[in-house]
Amino acid sequence: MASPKITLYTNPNCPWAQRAHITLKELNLPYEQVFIDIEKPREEWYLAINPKGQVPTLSYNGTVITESGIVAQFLADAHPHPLNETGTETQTRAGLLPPSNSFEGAIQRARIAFFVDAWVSKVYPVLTGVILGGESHGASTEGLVGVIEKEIEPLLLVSAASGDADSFFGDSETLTLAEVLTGPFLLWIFTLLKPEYGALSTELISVLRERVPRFASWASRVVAHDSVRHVLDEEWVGNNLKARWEGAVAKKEGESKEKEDE
Ligand SMILES: N[C@@H](CCC(=O)N[C@@H](CS)C(=O)NCC(=O)O)C(=O)O
Repeated sequence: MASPKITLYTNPNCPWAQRAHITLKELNLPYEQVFIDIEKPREEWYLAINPKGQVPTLSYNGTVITESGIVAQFLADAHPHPLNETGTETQTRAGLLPPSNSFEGAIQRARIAFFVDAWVSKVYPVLTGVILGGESHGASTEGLVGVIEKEIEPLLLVSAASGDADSFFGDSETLTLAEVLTGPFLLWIFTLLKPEYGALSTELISVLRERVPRFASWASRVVAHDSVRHVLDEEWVGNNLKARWEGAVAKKEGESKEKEDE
């Protein structure tokens, strides 16, 4: 198959856009990038391509696809793992999913969709709440570990089926869409708990290992994977999110002092 012509309209520090960058790297697809400044009003030519004005937007041989989850799913479906002669998945070359018209592919899609939905609807709001709400280390550790324990750890049971400590979601030998779609936010967690940023407790990692060992081990593998790690500008993420968290902490302290003075 000739290489498709791919253009990604992106802002490389946007976690949603990073989902597309991770996908393209893992599938080894060459692409052009067009930087979109999201701090400024979007220009007419971009709104003509994506009326919402958001990033990422993918142009694939001229067909435009928006919304990061849909972009990643489309690329994974267009470039699946090949099947071998017995009709089962071979993981000999990069791919994020088995073909969708195989039972294996269909069931993996369903499980991944459930997993990613749990991450985005349950864990992501807690994570952004910690940063934008200026949560204390004690509260954020409890909040994050609690939601991961309830919503995510049980779903990683499937990954542990073969007892292979190196596997990705659903016992995959290689990265799957589950890692692509959660990876940018795992990078946030592993960056923010570093002492130089300090928006999360440095103790978080040991609490995760103790209370959610499958998640702790899986997440460490995901953030260390080349295709995921390459999107991280650690200083940018660390300093930017730290500044937001510190701003929220200062606001909260100001509010409680005002109450005391009343
Ligand atoms: N649901 C969208 C969210 C994308 C998104 O929120 N992108 C942000 C940057 S991180 C953006 O484009 N913000 C500019 C705006 O909304 O005007 C997706 O998954 O693609």
